[in-house]
Amino acid sequence: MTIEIDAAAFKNLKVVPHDEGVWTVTLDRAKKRNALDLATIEELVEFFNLAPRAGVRAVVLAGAGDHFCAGLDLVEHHDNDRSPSEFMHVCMRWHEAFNKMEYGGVPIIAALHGAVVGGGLELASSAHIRVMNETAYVALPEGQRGLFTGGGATIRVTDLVGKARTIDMMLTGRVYAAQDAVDLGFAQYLVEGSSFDFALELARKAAQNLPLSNFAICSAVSHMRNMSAFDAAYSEAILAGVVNTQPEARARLAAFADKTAPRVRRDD
Ligand code: 1HE
Repeated sequence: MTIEIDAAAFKNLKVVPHDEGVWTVTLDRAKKRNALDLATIEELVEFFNLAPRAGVRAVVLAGAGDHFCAGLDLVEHHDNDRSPSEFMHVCMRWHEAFNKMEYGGVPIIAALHGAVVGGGLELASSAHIRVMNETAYVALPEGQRGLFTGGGATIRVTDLVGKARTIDMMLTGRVYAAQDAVDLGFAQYLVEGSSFDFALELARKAAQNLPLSNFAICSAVSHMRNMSAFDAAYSEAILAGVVNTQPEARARLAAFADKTAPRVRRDD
């Protein structure tokens, strides 16, 4: 049975299929600075649940308007006056979405601009590649709002920039502008102009890889971070056994052997 994604079914996300299996997913509540309400989280769960089985080969994740994402919908949170267990379950849905992204095996390139803050930074951290333009900035303002991160910052932001920087950001609300953010490791690319266009280029490039290679890259590296080095090496060997003998790779290997495949060269 073929799984299909019904782009029209999404309301808070603008979901658009492009050619060659590349999709763009844009947070589409610019008036609310793309704040993550429960409905948006459910749509992220839905899309990234289907994507690995629907032939999606790469995704650009972006935000409409002047900001990528303002994090948790603070007004919804305020209005709902949630109990501890209710909010725990909210966070579990965030983790459901973000884990599907990080571990789903489909390359996700986040195109960042403007505010990438709180839960917005947690969302961006769940992507595999982050591209910023000069307007982007990151922060974890939860502490100032009387809150704590609940969407994985303790894990993923710490993974990107280390424990000391994460705690400093949480305690002081420190804001890092794009250049510093890239220098520190929040994002891999800083571009002039449109981070979306550049992210789309990267997505198209990644989509040229065999899906099984991308599945390994976009799930195994994360899984192996959770293992001992001993077990990770074992798992890597098994996975490479599967990926590196896939029939679809034979033509690529043959092209290398008969010298028709491009060589790896410096860009300059
Ligand atoms: C929002 C939100 C939001 C804007 N929830 N509605 N995140 C934060 O603490 C960031 C909070 N937001 C901001 O600091 C600013 O809004 C921005 C820097 C992102 C953008 O500033 P600006 O001047 O362009 O917009 P604005 O005038 O502040 O907001 C425009 C509208 O968006 C306004 O709604 P309106 O109906 O009055 O027009 C705002 O209320 C709305 N808006 N941000 C709800 N976050 C799982 S735990 C995760 C924990 C967290 O993520 S804590 C959140 C951290």
